[in-house]
Amino acid sequence: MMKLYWSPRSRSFTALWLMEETGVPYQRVLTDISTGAQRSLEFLTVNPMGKVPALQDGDAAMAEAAAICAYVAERYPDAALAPALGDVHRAKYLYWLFFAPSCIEPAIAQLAAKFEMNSVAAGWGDAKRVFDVLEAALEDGPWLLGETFSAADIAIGSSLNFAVRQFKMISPRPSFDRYLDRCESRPAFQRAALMAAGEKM
Ligand SMILES: N[C@@H](CCC(=O)N[C@@H](CS)C(=O)NCC(=O)O)C(=O)O
Repeated sequence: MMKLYWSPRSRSFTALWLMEETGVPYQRVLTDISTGAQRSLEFLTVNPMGKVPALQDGDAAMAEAAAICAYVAERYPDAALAPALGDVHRAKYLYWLFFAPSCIEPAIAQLAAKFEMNSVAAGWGDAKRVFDVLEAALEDGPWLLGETFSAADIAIGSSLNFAVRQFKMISPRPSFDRYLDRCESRPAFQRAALMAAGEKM
């Protein structure tokens, strides 16, 4: 059984939502970052970065929320969270999976720290461009790949929920609201949100 190392009120939400979507039993290992548990020697062997979420699957250990999404989606194909190799949707699936850590994360950091960078040199351009591109992609829906929900929606939906609804770092936009409402209506999202809030541990 996979072990998910997680902490309440953290980016662990992405991995909790993912595991709940699979429907496969998994073990949650509370690694409360408010107590410094992420710096224990035991946890550092799982993720030397000392950050949650992290995942242990037998002898394999890994971290990084988007990478966990990719790994688990491929490990449990019956959950249908990733287009199969050769499927035309696979290109967009990988694009959005990487867009979350590569573009949304630095855009959020830029907004929080209020720093300016040359947008030609910055890999994410700038925060406005990131959220404008995402807004256009979410216009049609219901999901990033059209009718098919995928692990890319878990990576993007979690980041967007964090930026728009939890921390109100960017103004709501109609397509963001419709998309986040759809994410929130999923039972797996709701179970993960309860756990991430520390209400069901
Ligand atoms: N790039 C990582 C970021 C994970 C991350 O920053 N986790 C924070 C909580 S939201 C953490 O574990 N902080 C504890 C620490 O740095 O000591 C990912 O996407 O999974």
